[in-house]
Amino acid sequence: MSDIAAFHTLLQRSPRILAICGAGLSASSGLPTFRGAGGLWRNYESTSLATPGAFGRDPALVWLFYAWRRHVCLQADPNGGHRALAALAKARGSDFLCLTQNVDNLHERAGHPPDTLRHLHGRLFDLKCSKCKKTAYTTDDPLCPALAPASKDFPAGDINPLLDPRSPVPPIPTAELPHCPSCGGIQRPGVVWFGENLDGRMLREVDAWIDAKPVDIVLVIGTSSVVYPAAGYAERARTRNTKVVTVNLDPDTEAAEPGDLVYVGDAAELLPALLA
Ligand code: BJW
Ligand code: ZN
Repeated sequence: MSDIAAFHTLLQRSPRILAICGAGLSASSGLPTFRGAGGLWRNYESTSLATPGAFGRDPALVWLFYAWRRHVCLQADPNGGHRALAALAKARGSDFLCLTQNVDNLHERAGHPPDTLRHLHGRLFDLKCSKCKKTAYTTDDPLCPALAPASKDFPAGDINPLLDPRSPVPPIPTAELPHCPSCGGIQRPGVVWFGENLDGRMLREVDAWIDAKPVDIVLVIGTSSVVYPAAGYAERARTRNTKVVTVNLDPDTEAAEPGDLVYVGDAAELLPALLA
């Protein structure tokens, strides 16, 4: 592992910083990651539910998965990693940009200024109409009566039947799922699923920020770096004169490349030490 003092020296002589965050940043707040041990919901791979095909086939199942994640997120608190990034954002202003793949709202709740934060994969608390595409923000929990099983809490040690693959999925008629108040179309979570385009305007703004002045450091935090275009930002940085700094619990993470500074551990603990 690299020396923390080496990062402090680098930080002092680095005016512009880009951060790319993934699920590992929110892991110690209690939000599951996608791949590896935490990536199963019931017996489904989380990534297999994050597709337009899964929603088309079984919107009730996909809604239960997202309604449960909304509930878990609302119970969770931002951690030291979110707070350290928010403090860096306040200190550096427009010379810092944080691209998060996380759809949770823990950056915002840690006080991260919105102008230096971009949610690449959308936001868990946005509802998007599948028909007219209108988007609405709500933290209602439960989101609607039919999704209430996803918002139940159980005493420690008790199994939540929604999470137990042996329990049947509660049957929910499509008509009882969230619907658009404007056109009546079915609403879906306002997130970006596999095969869907990220917001083009946001990507152009990010490119303009990167191209405006040299970026000195790219911080790659708690991500497996397997999903594009997010993973491409560090790859591009390595071809330029930018130092890539990886923070990950996994010492063998594929997110790190030779030449990077690599910090192995919990982002919630490492980021406050690195960004102090
Ligand atoms: C800790 C820790 C702790 C744990 N502390 N660390 C170019 C090449 C190849 C393929 C493509 C390409 N361009 C596009 C594609 C297709 C596709 C893609 O990338 N596929 C790859 C998987 C091969 N990309 C897309 O489809 C994107 N759309 C697009 O590009 O449109 C144009 C296009 C389409 C088709 C073809 C070509 C072009 C859209 C991607 C949308 C991803 N959506 C999801 C779901 C979002 C909604 C939701 O949250 O439910 O985003 S999938 C999921 O993966 C989620 C995450 O944001 C994303 C990344 O995962 P992340 O955050 O890295 O989590 P994990 O679990 O993978 O890793 C956690 C890490 O943390 C691990 O490393 C741990 O070790 C670590 N960790 N605890 C520090 N405490
Ligand atoms: Zn609509």
